[in-house]
Amino acid sequence: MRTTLTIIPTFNEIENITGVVDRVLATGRSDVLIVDDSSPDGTGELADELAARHESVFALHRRTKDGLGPAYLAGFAWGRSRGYDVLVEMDADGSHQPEALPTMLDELASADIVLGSRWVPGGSVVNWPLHRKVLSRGGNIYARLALGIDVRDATGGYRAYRTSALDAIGLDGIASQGYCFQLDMLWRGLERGLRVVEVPITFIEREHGVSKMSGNIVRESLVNVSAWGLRRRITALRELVLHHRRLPSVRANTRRLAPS
Ligand SMILES: Nc1nc2c(ncn2[C@@H]2O[C@H](COP(=O)(O)OP(=O)(O)OP(=O)(O)O)[C@@H](O)[C@H]2O)c(=O)[nH]1
Ligand SMILES: [Mg+2]
Repeated sequence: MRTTLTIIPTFNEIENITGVVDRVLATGRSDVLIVDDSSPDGTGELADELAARHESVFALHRRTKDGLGPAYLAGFAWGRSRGYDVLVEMDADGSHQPEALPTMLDELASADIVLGSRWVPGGSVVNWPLHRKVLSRGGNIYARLALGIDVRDATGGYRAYRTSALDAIGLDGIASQGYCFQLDMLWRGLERGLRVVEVPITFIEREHGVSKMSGNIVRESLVNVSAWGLRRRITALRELVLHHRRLPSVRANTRRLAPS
């Protein structure tokens, strides 16, 4: 019986993808779908070879590289149409340790979304330069204040979703492309009352290949989070003035796993 699918988006990850796929398979807990956007370095062909070699590995090829968000949405659609109960997001660059997957999946028994979290006690980041740490921590603090959420790592890309959570979130209106996609998904999930758990993870900077992080990706997050935060405050004010009622808090359903 297939229940869990780990979706790994790739763009030019030829040096990384085999090791990560092998490590996911070694957990014995998940199938793998590689979503490649026509990488010029041959990652797509390698994904096909891995799919031919392992019956629980699959490859999905897209014509254009249009960001992490659309790649994941294509992967989610693929997984849902094949009846998987749980869909996992994982980077191909070795930053997300597949060995953490069993703990994350176990936590999903009492949650709708499990976040691999770098910024809770027990979580850590290895080999990141100071400016990346500042950017990630600063972005997370801003998101927390703007959206009124109680999540320490809302931008991370190592996550497990119940398929039912994706149904509740409703993926049709999601247009975010970069790591703002992760914020977008979480924010919608919290607004819909889904239960979110943060599990500490060790995030290790990639050793091979280049990061796709860019100024545009950071800008997209800043603009969207500010707009969502403003919209929430306006809605809250309107409810208070017109109906003398407070909006339900989006903080209530969040918890953090204690470090082991
Ligand atoms: N299919 C697809 N994958 C992408 C795209 N952009 C990034 N990826 C993949 O998404 C994952 C995360 O991308 P990274 O370049 O590591 O970016 P990041 O993790 O946000 O940034 P760093 O922290 O600098 O590594 C990797 O597996 C990339 O290959 C894209 O447009 N399409
Ligand atoms: Mg990365």
